[in-house]
Amino acid sequence: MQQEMSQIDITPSVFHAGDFDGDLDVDILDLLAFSEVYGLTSSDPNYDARMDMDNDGVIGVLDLLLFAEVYGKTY
Ligand SMILES: [Ca+2]
Ligand SMILES: [Ca+2]
Repeated sequence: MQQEMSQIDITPSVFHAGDFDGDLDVDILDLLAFSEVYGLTSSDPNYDARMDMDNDGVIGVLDLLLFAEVYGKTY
């Protein structure tokens, strides 16, 4: 019998919007992380879905605007 593992999500159960490095704030380090993937699409191996905040498959200016809205926030 073939056992098929359901896909297990290893990301933390709660992702705080904009806190890409997971240190519970949205600061310059998160912006740097964001800038590294800026412009990538879902077909790119370095694409990070967490940074595609509007889930349209492209990390672009709309995501930057969403990021800007939470910039400076602490969780
Ligand atoms: Ca952070
Ligand atoms: Ca997007």
